[in-house]
Amino acid sequence: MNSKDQKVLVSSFVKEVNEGLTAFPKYLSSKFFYDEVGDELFQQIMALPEYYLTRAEYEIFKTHKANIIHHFDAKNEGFDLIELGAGDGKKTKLLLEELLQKEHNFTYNPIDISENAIEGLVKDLNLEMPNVAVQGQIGEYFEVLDRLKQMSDRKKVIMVLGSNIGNLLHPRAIQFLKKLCNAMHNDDLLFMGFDQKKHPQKVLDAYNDKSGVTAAFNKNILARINKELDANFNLDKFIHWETYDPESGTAKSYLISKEKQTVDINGLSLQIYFEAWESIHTEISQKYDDDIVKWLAKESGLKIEKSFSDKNKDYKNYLISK
Ligand code: AVI
Repeated sequence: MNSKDQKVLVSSFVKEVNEGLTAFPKYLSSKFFYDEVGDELFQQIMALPEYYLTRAEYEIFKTHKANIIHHFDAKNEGFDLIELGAGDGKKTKLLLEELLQKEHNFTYNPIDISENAIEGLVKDLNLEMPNVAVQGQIGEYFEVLDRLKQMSDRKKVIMVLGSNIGNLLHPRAIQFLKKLCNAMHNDDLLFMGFDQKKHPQKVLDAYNDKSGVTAAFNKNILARINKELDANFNLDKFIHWETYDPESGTAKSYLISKEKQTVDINGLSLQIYFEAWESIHTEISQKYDDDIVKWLAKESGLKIEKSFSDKNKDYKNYLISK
């Protein structure tokens, strides 16, 4: 990450922690989960028996990879594959292998907010798939979208996997999709993962696993504030709490203060008061069905071309055009 990007991320952390913890009700953005510890915990989440999302998307890629990449480059004229929120790229590698095997002319451009994740992924790909032209970038989604416009004139396929869009409420998701639409030329495609509505218990379990990894992931945001802003949150005085509203399809994560307490955030010269059982809202993980995805696309000037599902119909990847 260049030092300007680093500064932007650091200053948005300072500003947003300040705003969120002095607001009522309190909130923190889930984008701040992903420091080195958070990245590692998220890797563990993706391997949890309860967290079906990653396996479902992997299954879709394994089963439909030939068809998917055929749509990416139907005219065989070459294209740039851009992945927003790439993480460790494990699922993407299935598509990259298929693209190499079928001798498509493409570049791979993973973009992630985590410097750690991008550096690891690029290094890893250079070793594992030296024939893939990779160029990693670090940044937040919205900010990075502007850079997309300045890329080559070749066809672009923009991927947002892992149901990452689900961390945005519908109005912000539409804002995001509109920006994507704006950055796209007529032939460009979006390929996006949307976790589907299902038995509410299955959703709740995915975000409240028995082994407590998701709880540690959620609480890590407090540990991060302790480390980076010289604060004294006692993580044992908070519990992780998950809710799911089957009507709206919104899963919400909270941290709840078990007692009345005061926390000092020295780096912000701030004292935060908590009532007993007061909450900090930390994340939303939206669940969808075809109608909701169609509506989001329409509101954003986009249209769904095709979708791919796993056997259980837990999860879908949609091919979307302008
Ligand atoms: C990255 N994002 C889509 C994950 C999700 O499912 O909302 C993050 C996550 N939070 C708790 N578990 C996983």
